[in-house]
Formats: sequence, C-alpha cells, structure tokens
Amino acid sequence: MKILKTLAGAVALAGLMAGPALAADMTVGFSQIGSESGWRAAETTLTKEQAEKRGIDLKFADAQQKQENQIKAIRSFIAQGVDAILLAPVVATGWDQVLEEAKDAEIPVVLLDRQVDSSDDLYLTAVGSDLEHEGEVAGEWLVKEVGDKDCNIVELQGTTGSSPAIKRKAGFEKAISGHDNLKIVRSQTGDFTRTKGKEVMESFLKAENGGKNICALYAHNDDMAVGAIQAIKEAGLKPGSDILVVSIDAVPDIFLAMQNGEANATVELTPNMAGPAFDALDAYLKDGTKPEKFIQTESKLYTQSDDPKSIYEEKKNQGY
Ligand code: GZL
Repeated sequence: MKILKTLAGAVALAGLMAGPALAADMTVGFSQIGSESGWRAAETTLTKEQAEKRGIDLKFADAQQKQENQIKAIRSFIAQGVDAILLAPVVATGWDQVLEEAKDAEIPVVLLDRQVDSSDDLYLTAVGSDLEHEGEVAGEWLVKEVGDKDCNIVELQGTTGSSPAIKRKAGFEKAISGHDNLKIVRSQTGDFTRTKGKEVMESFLKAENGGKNICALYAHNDDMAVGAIQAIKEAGLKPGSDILVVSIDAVPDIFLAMQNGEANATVELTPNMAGPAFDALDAYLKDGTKPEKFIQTESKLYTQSDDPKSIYEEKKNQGY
C-alpha cells in the first residue's frame, strides 16, 4: 500500500511540474457564429487548419447565427473541461453570465473577429480588426470617388447588434460627415448574407425611383454587396457605374465583380484570426504570459485598379 501511495504522490508531483497544457495536448472549444458569408466560412476553414497544424484538439460548434446556441456550446465546453474557448460572438451584448462561468472554471476565452460589451476581465484577449476604421476607409474612398457631386447612398448593415454592424456604420458616417453632398437615404440590415442583401436592395431600388435616385451602395460585407449587385442588374442598371459599390471583407467573389466592372472597392479583413489567438493561448497556458486585451489585424483597401484578376486567384488559396 505504501509503495502505491508513493507512486501516486510522484505522479501528482510530475503533473504539477509539467505546468498547464501545452499546444500539443491542448483541447479548445470553438463557438462559431455560423456560415452566413464567404468570409465566415474561410475563418472556420483556417481555424481548423491552424488547430490541425498545432496538434490542438478542436471541438467545433456552429450556432447557426443564434446567441442561445453559442451560450449552450460554451456551457458544454466548460462541462467537458476544455483548456480554452474561442468565441466569435454573434452580437455584442448578453455574454456576462456565461463568461463569468468560464472564468469561475478557470478556462480562458479568446474572442475572434467581433467584440462584446462585457468587461475585459471576462476574456483573455480579442483578436480582430479595427471595425470602425474599416467603415471609415470605405467612406473616405467614396468621398474621393464622388468629389462634390450629389450622392444618395443606400446602406446594407450587418447583423443587428453585432459589433461590426455598429462600428462599420459609425466609421462610414464619420468619414462622410462634413460632406453635405453625400447622404445616406436608406439603411437596413441584410444580416451579412447574399440572399438578404439582394432582397433589401430590391426594396431600396423600388423605393428610390427604380434606383435612379441612388448613386452608391455601402454594404458592411461583400456577400451582401454581391447579392445587391444581382438586384441592381435585374433592375436594368449597371452596378459599379450607375450605382457605385463599396463593401468590406475582400472575399474572392468581390474581385470577380470588380473584374466585370460591377464593384468598385472593398476593405480587406483577414480570415486568419485563429493564428494569433492560438499563439496567445499557447504562451498563456505554457507560462502564464498575459497577451494585450486586443490583438489587431490589418485592414487594406482594394479597388478596381489593383489587378482584381490576380487577387482573385491569390484569395482562392487563402482558405476560401
Ligand atoms: C467582421 C465579421 C463579419 C464579416 C462578415 O469582423 O464578424 O461577419 O465582415 C461576417 O462577412 O458575417
């Protein structure tokens, strides 16, 4: 009996000495929003690839755009005793309770691509772009493109209550403020999807004299822009010239539209948020290194003059 106790003691001591889990035997729960856009699908693909490459056991949960499914998934990850949780939060509010539960279970949470209104001691770090800056870059492009011509703008917003919808709207409005010739005449959510983007654009066209009153479309993501481009063509107008099209994400299909002269500009959002997230988790779990609360990814403007054909080819190999 004594020998067994000593052995057990030695094993326990060895366990403590080994410290927290290393990447190789790390189990991470990933609560993903859904697959509403080409960008979202690429983010999922790249997250799985990054996990595979690092030997991380990734537990994936698709919430189909519902916050209650994300909360359920997080609770299940906590019950499974994962080492860490990745969360792409569909909306910005309503996370305090479940993030407290993760904190009580001493499971670090990393936010991907969207932010939450909760206090930042409830998550380890957030990896994402400067969403407001993306909206500003889109607005600044349109200000330059239009000059002092009068321009009625219609806006397709992202998912209501999501941080990209809130911040991309604010950034765009900041960029066009002070330019009285630019005016947002219609603004509605297209929920980041092509289908909804087309539907809402059809209603904008009908409401604005068949589109003759509309000078430009600002869409919070390329997928809604691609849907809207279809609606503009079906209304007998030329997207990219009769109605300028500026959006965000830089997914491959927006470069196809640019090649056809049907889209004008997009602001790139990298779909590889998981790389920096896993790096931060690795350092934290290995030796307790605390990352910055926000790890920012770069945003870049692309226009028709940026050789959309070769960018399309490149993008096709980036997880899309
Ligand atoms: C923004 C991200 C957005 C993308 C959309 O960081 O959350 O969600 O711009 C996606 O394509 O639906």
